[in-house]
Order: sequence, then C-alpha cells, then structure tokens
Amino acid sequence: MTDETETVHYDSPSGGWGSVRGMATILGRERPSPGALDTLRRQNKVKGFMCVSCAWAKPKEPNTFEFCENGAKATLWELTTKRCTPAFFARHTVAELRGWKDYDLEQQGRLTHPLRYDAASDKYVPCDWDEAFAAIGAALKATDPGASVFYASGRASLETSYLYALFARLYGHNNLPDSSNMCHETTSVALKKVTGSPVGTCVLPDFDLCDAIFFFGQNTGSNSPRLLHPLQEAVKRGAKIVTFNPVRERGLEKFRNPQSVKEMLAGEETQISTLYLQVKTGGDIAAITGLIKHVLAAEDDLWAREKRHVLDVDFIEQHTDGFDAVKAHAEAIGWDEIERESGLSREDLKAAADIYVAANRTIAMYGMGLTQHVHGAHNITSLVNLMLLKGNIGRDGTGVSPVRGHSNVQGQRTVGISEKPELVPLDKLAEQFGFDPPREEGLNTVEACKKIVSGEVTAFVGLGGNLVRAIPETEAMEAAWAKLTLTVNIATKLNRSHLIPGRVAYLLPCLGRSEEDLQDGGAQAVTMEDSLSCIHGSLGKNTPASEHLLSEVAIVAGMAKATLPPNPRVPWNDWTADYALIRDAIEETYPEQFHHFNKRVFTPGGFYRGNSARERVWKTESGKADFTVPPTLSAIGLGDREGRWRLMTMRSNDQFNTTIYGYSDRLRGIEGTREVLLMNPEDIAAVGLREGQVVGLASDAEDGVDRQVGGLTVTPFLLPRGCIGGYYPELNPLIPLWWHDEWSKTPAAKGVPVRIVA
Ligand SMILES: Nc1nc2c(c(=O)[nH]1)N[C@H]1C(S)=C(S)[C@@H](COP(=O)(O)OP(=O)(O)OC[C@H]3O[C@@H](n4cnc5c(=O)[nH]c(N)nc54)[C@H](O)[C@@H]3O)O[C@H]1N2
Ligand SMILES: Nc1nc2c(c(=O)[nH]1)N[C@H]1C(S)=C(S)[C@@H](COP(=O)(O)OP(=O)(O)OC[C@H]3O[C@@H](n4cnc5c(=O)[nH]c(N)nc54)[C@H](O)[C@@H]3O)O[C@H]1N2
Ligand SMILES: [Mo]
Repeated sequence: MTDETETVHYDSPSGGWGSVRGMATILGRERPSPGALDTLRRQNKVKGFMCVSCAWAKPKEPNTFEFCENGAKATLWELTTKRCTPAFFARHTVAELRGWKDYDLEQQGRLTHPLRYDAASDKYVPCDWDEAFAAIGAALKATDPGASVFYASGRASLETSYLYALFARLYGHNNLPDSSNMCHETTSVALKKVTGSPVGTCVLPDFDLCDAIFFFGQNTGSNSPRLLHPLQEAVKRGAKIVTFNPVRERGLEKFRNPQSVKEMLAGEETQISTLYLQVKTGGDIAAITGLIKHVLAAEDDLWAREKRHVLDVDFIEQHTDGFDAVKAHAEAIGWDEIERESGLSREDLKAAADIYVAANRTIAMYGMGLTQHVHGAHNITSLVNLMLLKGNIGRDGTGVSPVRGHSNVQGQRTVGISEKPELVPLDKLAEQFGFDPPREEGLNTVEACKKIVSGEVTAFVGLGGNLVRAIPETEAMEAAWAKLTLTVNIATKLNRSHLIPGRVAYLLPCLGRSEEDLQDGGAQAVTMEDSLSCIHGSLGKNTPASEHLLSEVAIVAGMAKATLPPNPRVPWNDWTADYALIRDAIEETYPEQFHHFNKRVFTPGGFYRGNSARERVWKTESGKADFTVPPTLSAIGLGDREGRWRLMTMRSNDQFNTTIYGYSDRLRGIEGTREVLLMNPEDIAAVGLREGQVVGLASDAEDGVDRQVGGLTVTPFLLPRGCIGGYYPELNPLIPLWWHDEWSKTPAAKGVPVRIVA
C-alpha cells in the first residue's frame, strides 16, 4: 500500500473540534427556529425526543448532551426556519425542479401545505386535506389492492407504522416494502435463518463486559457517532477492537469525545481499533474463513499441549448444528485463496484470530459493508460461524450486534410493516379487527420496483423516504414511476421522488418528531425501537413548521377512512385523538413484547422487548444455532476480469441517506464535491489516469444494459487495489435492479461491477 501522504486524508480524530465546527456550520445554514438548542438538550433523554438520525441505543444515564454532530444536524435540519411554500411551487415547474440537485431541493426547507400535482401546468398546487384524502381514497378504491404498494422509510413511529400496516391489510395487500429492504434485510433473513432471531442479540451492558469487539463494514464516526462512546469506554477498560473495512475510517481509528471538556482541551484522544485490517471489498467471507482456520488450529494446538479447549465444545455440542462441515470447509481452503480473496495476509489474520482466541467474551458488529453484497447473507452467516465457535451468542458480554440505520427501522418490522405474512400475527389481527387479512406474500422493494416497471403495480404510497432516489437503476426507475396512476408521498421536505408524479399525485406534509403533536386528546407521545431492541417514548415540543401540517398518524388515518368501509372495531378517529389507544391495540396484538406498553413508554434506557437467541432458544429449522458453509469466498456476485472494478457506494459525513446536508466529508478529507471517484494511487498510475482527471463509470454487469455516470474527479484514496469508491445516491444509476443479495434481495450497493471510461 502507498504512503498515506499521497492520498487525501484528515489527521484529526473523529469527534473533537471538527465535529463542533460541523454543528456550527449547519446552525448557520439552517437558521433553526428559536428553541432548537433546547431541543438538542432534550434529545435522547427520558421524556425528551428521540433522535431522528441513527438507531443506536439511548442509555439509561445519558450524557448532558446525548447527541452527536450528525444527530444535531438531523434535528436542526428538521427545525430549520426555511419554508417550501405554495409560492415556491408556483414559481417552478416539476420538470424544472427535476434538474436540481438533491441538496438544493431539500434546502428549500419544510413543506408547509398539502399539495396536488396539476398536470396541465406541471406544477404542485395547494389543496385542502379533505380533498387530498377523498381523491386518494377514490383512486385506491379504483385500484386492485394487489397493484398498489405502501412503502415506509424507517423513521415513522411504532404507532404510525402499526396503523399503516393495518391499513394495507384491511385494504387487501401485504405489499409493505420498507427501507430495511435496502439496508439490513440481509440481517433479518440471514440472522433469522441461523439463530432464529432477525435482530441483534446484544444489550448495552454487554459492552461493559466484552473483551473484544470484531467490527465489520460500519462507519461509526459518521453514521452512529454515539456508538463511539461505548466503544471508547470498552477500549479504556482494555477491550480490543478489531476492524475490517476497506477504508481507514477516522472514527474507528481515533476518537476525541466532544462532550468531554477535558478531552477537548487536553487534545486527548482514544485509539479505537487495536487492529485495523483493510479487507478487500467483498472479501469478508474469505477473511472470516481465515479467522476460523486459525481458531481451529489454535484449538488443535492447545488440546495437544494442555488438553484444554479454545472452542466452547459444550456449547457447540448442545446448541449448534453443522460444526463438522464448517470445520472441514475451513481446513480444506488454502491460504493462497484466502489471501487473494480477502486481500489480507495470513499473518494479519493470525493477529486478529489471536485476539479472538484470547478473549473470553466477544461481540461482533457490522453495517452495510456486510449486508449490501450479492452474497451478503453469507457474510453474516460466516460471522455467526465465527461467534458460535466460542459460544459468543447468548452469554453476557457477547453477541451479534448489527448497527441499524433509520431510527425506527427495526421497530417498523416489529409492529407489522413486512411483506412477509409469516412474520405477522395475521390470525390475531383477524380476530382483533374482524376481517380476513390477505395471506399471500407481498412485494419487497426490489420486487415492487420490478412490478412498477412491468406495469403490474400502478399505485404507490410512500410514508417518508425518497425511494426513487434510494433504489438502484435510477434511469429505468424514474421512467417507470412516471407511468403510475397514483403517487402519494408523506414527507417533511421536498426530494426527487416527489418530482416524478403519477397521474394523480399528492405531496402531504407532516410533523417532524421534534414538533409538538397536539390532538383532541392533548399532546401526543410516540415510540420507537433502537438497534438493541429497546423501546423509547418520544415527545415533540417545538412549534410545528406550519399550521397546515398533520401528524403521520392523522394522515394515515385520513387516507384509511377515505379508502375503507367503516368498521366499528377500527376506530381511526379515536386512535388519532389519543395515541395511547394505538399502543393498547399494539399490546393486544403483541402481548409478550408490549405488555403494559403505556406504563412503560418512558422507561429510562427504554424497555427491552426480548430476544430468543439471547436466551439460547433457537427458533430455527434445526432447533439449534446453525453453522453454515459459505458457497463462495467472495461476496461479489461476478468474478474479476480485466478492466472490471469493485465499486462501493458510500455515505459522506455530511448526508443522511439521500438528504445531502453539505459537501464536506470531513473525516475522509474530501471537501467541496461529491462527484468523485476514490481510487488507490497505485491503481490510478497503473491504468494511466491522473489525479483530478474527470472520468465516467459504466456498468460492467454483463447484462447488455448501458448504465453510465460521468463527471467524476479521480481522487487518490487509500483503498485496497481493485476497489473503488464513490457516493450514494449519485452513483445509483450504475447498479442493476437485479444486483442484490440472493437471500434477501437487498441491493448490493457495496460491490458493483463497473468499468472506468476516460
Ligand atoms: N449521519 C448519518 N447517519 C446515518 C445515515 C446517514 O446517511 N448519515 N444513514 C443511516 C442508515 S439508513 C444506515 S443503514 C446506516 C448506514 O451506516 P453504515 O453501515 O456505516 O453504512 P455506509 O456509510 O454505507 O458504510 C459502510 C461501511 O462499510 C465499508 N465497506 C464497504 N464495503 C465493504 C466490504 O465489502 N467489507 C467491509 N468489511 N466493509 C465494507 C465502507 O468503507 C464503510 O465504512 O447509518 C444510519 N445513520
Ligand atoms: N447506492 C446505495 N443505495 C442505497 C444505500 C447505499 O448505501 N448505497 N443505502 C440504502 C439504505 S441503507 C437505505 S435505509 C435507503 C434509504 O432510503 P429512504 O429511507 O427512502 O430515504 P431517505 O433519504 O432516508 O429519505 C429522506 C426523505 O425522508 C423525508 N422525511 C424526513 N423526515 C421525515 C419524517 O419524519 N416523516 C416523513 N414522513 N418523512 C420524512 C424527507 O422528505 C426526506 O427527503 O437507501 C438505500 N440506498
Ligand atoms: Mo439504512
């Protein structure tokens, strides 16, 4: 690897003064409403409001400011004083706005009025809520329920999500794709298959007990900065963190706690990773197989010398299935193959394996670097293999802990937003609400997109998010979206998805989570579930951005009433007036997890809804935790060939998904532009490019479809050879819709085959 001085870099730790400056910039730009700073003080506190940024756990004893740079940005983004009013829409046609950048669209500020698309003028015009609900209801009634899709981005509360899923089923479909389908669906499918539980098994106290954390493909410094606190604490106590990531992410190297006056003034920083291994993109199955090989060798060695075990043989015997096959597989694979596929040396993997062997308790964490691959599911089953060897699931201080994305993405699944009917207690819903729920499998995100392309799906409702921008294959998707007969988007700010209206189209503005939600029954709280399966109440206090906004609950109820025949057991009006009644309904549907829901809403640290795998109850086909032989060592779906590069599409430190806050990827030292091609300096030289040259990328997926993105500046960056990087969503046009994890259909956004076109 080349000397770091040749590549762009940022030397300061994550956190630190840079993060304070990051917050100050956004304060200046959003000119947030008065009271915004008080709001930050209430962020992630009991009876406060829960951050709209990431899903990381909210501790029982929060810091004075229990938020991070990016959580503050997300809150201030919501509390901006800028407004995107009917006057704005009167000035601009939708066709004109489609030419704007994502950043400029959202910079117009909060949406203030319900809007109807007027095809004659190609403009959004204000309308009233009753008109919108009546028109949406009429359009849905005229549509075959199976030809409609209700998408959810992972932000809406448990209350809204429960009603939204119920609305879909009363109307007649399970077409409930959500952002998880592009994110941790790989987790939901793979972890469920091998451990019986679709979510992580850790709770916060595990982080106080572990001896090691194996950390794969998650950019904590930008995407879940509050997680740096428990990581820092763990390191200070002597725990070792081993990181596998093609990029040397700053947050996982050094961290200075911006909440600690002492650390800030003294410039003290903590080195987070003991060992940082720059695995090749898609090389994790090989790397983990190498670790397993070393652990098995250590077992043989210790047994031969001292008749003691490295492995937890009792656990393997009692609790697992398939160990022999995984052992045989790892032993049969040669080191040359492991080194080639992982890009890591046998010695480096030995150093990591030694840490794993020495640790009594290990936690495994991961993010999109594992889930967004064609063989993403096998990244995860391989990681579980490693953990099972030493009984590192279902014991205090151990566990598998996927780092979830949106602040309530896990919770939406918990309360019924799922296209998979087998994951929803349909019989219970039938009994509770007196109807016959649809039983056929619904559409996930990729399938929904396919049917929008084929014309089989004609109506789309989006509860938040920016789906057209977030999915792969941008060009074909935008063309297909334009043919829909109905599009409804419930949103806080304008984004590109809103600019591809169907024949009947409504843009419905809603309250943000930090805003006061006043209903007939008084001010309403809502709830969400964090990455560690704890449920928290959240109470908005700020004055809403406009008097014309409705809550998400009220909007879902409004659409449902206009669409469905009346049903006395489904009291939309009462639910809207008092969300505690929705929580009662949730409790009735899910009594085990949500008993005494209303009493427990404001439990400090949230209330834990439990996890069977944590209790070593394995709800799998074998009744045990499964070892799984990976069918391949590469998570990339296509082999290497001359001129083919592995492209990973990433987030910068200055965005929340498709929301672009600005053009500073501070922790990676990339400033002023997002249109970059990040590339190893040796690769740049080897293919005869130069730094600063503007190039394009073309799809190399061997399906004959021409997909290109141009205007990318070649930027030297310390990536493994053969791997290149750039930003999401700008590079989404390069990803084929069919390029996804084979089990879960999560788009494989981290291993996209491309060619460079000069
Ligand atoms: N500020 C902010 N916070 C966010 C978000 C945001 O956009 N901004 N988004 C939210 C959402 S929805 C999500 S899902 C999460 C996403 O958070 P992450 O899971 O961190 O997702 P990415 O930013 O896409 O980064 C993935 C990381 O994986 C690494 N990587 C890429 N390919 C591979 C690989 O093959 N192997 C390994 N080991 N590593 C790889 C990349 O270098 C990068 O560090 O964050 C949530 N929080
Ligand atoms: N190439 C590539 N593609 C990816 C990814 C990747 O790493 N690479 N990551 C994938 C992942 S992990 C995810 S989660 C998806 C994200 O996909 P989505 O969840 O669909 O997209 P977001 O960008 O989070 O949605 C932003 C919009 O949400 C709306 N919004 C914000 N707050 C609220 C609110 O409180 N209520 C409502 N109703 N609306 C609100 C605003 O209008 C804003 O414009 O993208 C996926 N796409
Ligand atoms: Mo996500």
